Amino acid sequence: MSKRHTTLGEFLIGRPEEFEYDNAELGQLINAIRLAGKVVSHEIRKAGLVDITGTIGSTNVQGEEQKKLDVFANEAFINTLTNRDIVCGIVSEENEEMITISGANNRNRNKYVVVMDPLDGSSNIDVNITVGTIFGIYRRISPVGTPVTVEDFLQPGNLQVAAGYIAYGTSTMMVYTTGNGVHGFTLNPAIGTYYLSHPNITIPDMGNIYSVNQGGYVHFPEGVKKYIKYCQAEEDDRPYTGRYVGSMVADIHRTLLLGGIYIYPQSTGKPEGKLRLLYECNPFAFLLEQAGGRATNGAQRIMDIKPTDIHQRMPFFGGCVAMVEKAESFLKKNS
Ligand code: P6P
Repeated sequence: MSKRHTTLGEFLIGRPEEFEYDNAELGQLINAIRLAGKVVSHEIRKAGLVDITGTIGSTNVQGEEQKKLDVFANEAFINTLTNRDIVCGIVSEENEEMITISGANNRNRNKYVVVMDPLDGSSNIDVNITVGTIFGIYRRISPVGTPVTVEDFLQPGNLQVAAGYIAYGTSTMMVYTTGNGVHGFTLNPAIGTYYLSHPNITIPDMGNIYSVNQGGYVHFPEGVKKYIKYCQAEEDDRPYTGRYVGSMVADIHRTLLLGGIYIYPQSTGKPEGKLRLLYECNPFAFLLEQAGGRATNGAQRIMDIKPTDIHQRMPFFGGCVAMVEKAESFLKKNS
């Protein structure tokens, strides 16, 4: 008789201590994300068979061409979170303004807000490369019973009550933390159940993979250029291996499991970098730190940064502590 794996539902119920604030609501919220993830996963698995790949001729707030699955995923998560009546507001990469959810009887009684990138890495959809959903969850700071405010979303990442991602890759995996370790669940699409496949994910102390888009090399700060040359040098434990998918969910998932460093630095064309602080940098910073890693903007801990705008961008250095600190030392020496 093969060992029966724990399901996500059982895992959530079985760990009331994780949800210091309110097990029922936060557990329901993670369950709602789980459900929406299944819906999006099913649609993605059809891409190419049905006419849902390609663009719809519109662009999102980032000025990026919107793909049909971008819009589908955004609507799936917004509708699921709204119908479950758990959150009072959402910030999505696909929406310029925050989304206000007034809840049952327009009473604004819900306690949480969600920040999300509903389908990160979507430029990879048409070439069948892993894409993913990224989310972060905060307790609102505005009074319960009043409409959500933008300040509810401009909280530093160290106030996240939960964060995670869903990777739509060779399998669909949901990886999340509530501040009590990082846990990975793999979806069995035949029965629509997520099973605990990666309990207590811990990043290796050291890795040999560096992940950066070297196409931007000439535009990088001197310290980043020097660190890349350090990774390529034939000495000590190097050269490292270069891996870059161009889908942050895939690159960070690999980094969590195998170790390494993922870098999206500032550059002459992107002085704040490209990645968004609220719904890319902070959720991954929470996960990396919970797994024993480190995430900074090259100088400051990502989760200590107070956001000033819901679509603010931020340079990102994340991975094994030793590798991130090494990169930071090159930045400091060459600043
Ligand atoms: P570039 C996807 O658009 C994304 O936000 C991340 O998922 C990914 O790591 C990065 O941008 C890729 O950006 O400039 O290397 O193509």
